[in-house]
Amino acid sequence: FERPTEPVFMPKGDKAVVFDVPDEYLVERYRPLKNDLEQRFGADERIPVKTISLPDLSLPLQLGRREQFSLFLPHHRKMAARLIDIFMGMRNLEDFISAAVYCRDRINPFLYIYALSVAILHRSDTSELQIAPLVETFPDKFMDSAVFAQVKEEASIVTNSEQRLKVEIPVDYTASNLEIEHRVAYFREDLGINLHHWHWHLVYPTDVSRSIVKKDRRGELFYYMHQQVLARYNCERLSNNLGRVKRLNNWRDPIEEGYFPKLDSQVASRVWPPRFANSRLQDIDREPEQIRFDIQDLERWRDRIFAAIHRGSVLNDMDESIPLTESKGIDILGDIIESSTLSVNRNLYGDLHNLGHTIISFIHDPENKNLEQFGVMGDVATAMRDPVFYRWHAFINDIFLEHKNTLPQYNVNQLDHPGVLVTGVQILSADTKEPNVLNTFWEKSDVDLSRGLDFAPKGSVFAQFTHLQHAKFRYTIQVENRTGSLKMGTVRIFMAPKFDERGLPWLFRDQKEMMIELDKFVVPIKPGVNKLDRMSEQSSVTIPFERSFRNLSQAPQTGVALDRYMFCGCGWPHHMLIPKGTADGLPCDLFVMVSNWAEDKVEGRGDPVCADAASYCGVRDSLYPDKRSMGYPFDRQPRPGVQTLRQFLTPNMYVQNVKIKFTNEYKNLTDGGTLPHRN
Ligand code: CUO
Repeated sequence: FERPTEPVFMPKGDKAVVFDVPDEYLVERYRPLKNDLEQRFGADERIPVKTISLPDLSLPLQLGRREQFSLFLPHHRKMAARLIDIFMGMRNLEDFISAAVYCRDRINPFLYIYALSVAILHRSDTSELQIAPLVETFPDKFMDSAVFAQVKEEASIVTNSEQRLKVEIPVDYTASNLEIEHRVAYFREDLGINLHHWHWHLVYPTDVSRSIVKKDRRGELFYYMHQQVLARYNCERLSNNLGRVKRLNNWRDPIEEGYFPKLDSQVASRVWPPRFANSRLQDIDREPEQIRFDIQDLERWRDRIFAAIHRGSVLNDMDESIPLTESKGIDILGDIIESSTLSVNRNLYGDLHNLGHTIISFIHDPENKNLEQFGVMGDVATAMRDPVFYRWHAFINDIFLEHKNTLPQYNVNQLDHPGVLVTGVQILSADTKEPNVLNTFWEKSDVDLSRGLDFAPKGSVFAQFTHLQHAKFRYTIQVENRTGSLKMGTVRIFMAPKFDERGLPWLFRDQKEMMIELDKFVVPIKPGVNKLDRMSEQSSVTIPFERSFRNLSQAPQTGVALDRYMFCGCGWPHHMLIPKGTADGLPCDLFVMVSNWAEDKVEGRGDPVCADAASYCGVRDSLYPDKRSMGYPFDRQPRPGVQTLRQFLTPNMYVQNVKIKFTNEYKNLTDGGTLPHRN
């Protein structure tokens, strides 16, 4: 994972480790130099590499070593699938290491790191291995290209890494405030958010072998995770005096939003192309990616999917009708729309969402006339930087909503937990006396770039970036159990702004789409009055900062904790749990529900590992831990007579008025501040 374009014989890491490779593992160019190389590149440790019968790499080798790689391109997906099959097929760890070493100097580094990561995540003998966060391997996908020259200068001149200065990544580097979309750039360009997105797609690949793709409710999770991203983005937009994002649903109109990423690919030695404001989509016909399709193809697939939703069933590739049921329909549609190999009929319903990314990403050079690579929308690690990502996903989400709107509404019995009442909810934030106020501010954090700086002097060198942060807080939830016996409940916490972009109160049907999940957990509820305390850091949607930006040496050193630490890179970054809010305090509805666990629980889950960001990421090697439809109770239209959130409430629900107050200051609270004890 370190220094991805450097050959295997160059030492990696602080302790110089090299692989002792058989002669035929060196690329031809370096074979005659072997003795010289061994003398020049000394090592503290040599790892012997077993000779295996070499795999057939002809397909993955079709991608040039210095080209870009995109999961949205079918041809690239095929190459990745082949390489993952090679890695997964190695009979033991020794063979796997050997195959990985052999491939490293030959395969395109993006493709290689992707395939290697998927294999490590899914092989049983590597489940305890660390996957380096992508920001360390390919930092150039995440930050202003201007920092790299400075970082290399610092690393070359100051040999003692402890004396090296941090290089600051400017806050406003992609646009000025004349571009109104830039107001939410701190969200779109957040390192943790982009890492989360890359990791999500790593855990849920679309096109490798069925055994890897087939995970519990993956299609539904594709819908839900991206729906929540949109809801969160819209909360940020309202915090910044912008309206909700508009669907990209007319593909013949110019796209208003432009985006100039200021990213350079160090591997490809190319800049990422920008998109000018008011560009128009065009039919795609590009030879290098072996791809040809028209806007009309997308339109046909869209129309067929809508027709299927209105009919209530889809046709599989044997022309059999499969109903879109209340519980399974959304999962089937997720795989069709994304699409993944689990799509019941890719001929008929196509590859809508993926090729939408593709057509947008080639808007500047649809026929490869100018030999340009794809823009940021073509890569899962960079796509969320671009305003058009949210417009595209708003369109995709709208298709899912069309289906959700056909489902029966939840009746009171499906919402209530008889005898269990939520009678009070309070939030207390660190360093604030006033209850029910959430505080946000800026924070600066560091990321070590040394693992991603090929052919530069070794040793840590840090870049410092600015991100949103919130003071940590505690929920106190008062629950009354009048049943006389112990009950189990699932506590579901959501939040949404109280008013829309015009300052008017919402109708339920619109506010439900703004509800962001903050936490979900199971608790026993004793007869009588219970006071439940829950800390913000315990959230089931987020992972802590160190896990997004792991530093191996900081990993906890105990068995289970270490395990959990290792493979759990998927999860919303904790520093982005709470939207920015406003200086005056953005009024929000904090919604708390205690549903009946007897109807939520999932049997046969075994001993789940890596479950602490389960809401958006699922659980490794296990079932999704909540039987309800994802987004419950906000995934459906309300029952008749319900117009507002307050009318929607059953006795086991509670809504508290809260405010998100933003202070335009830097604070350095790695732990989010101190919280007083509850009286
Ligand atoms: Cu995550 Cu469009 O699916 O990027």
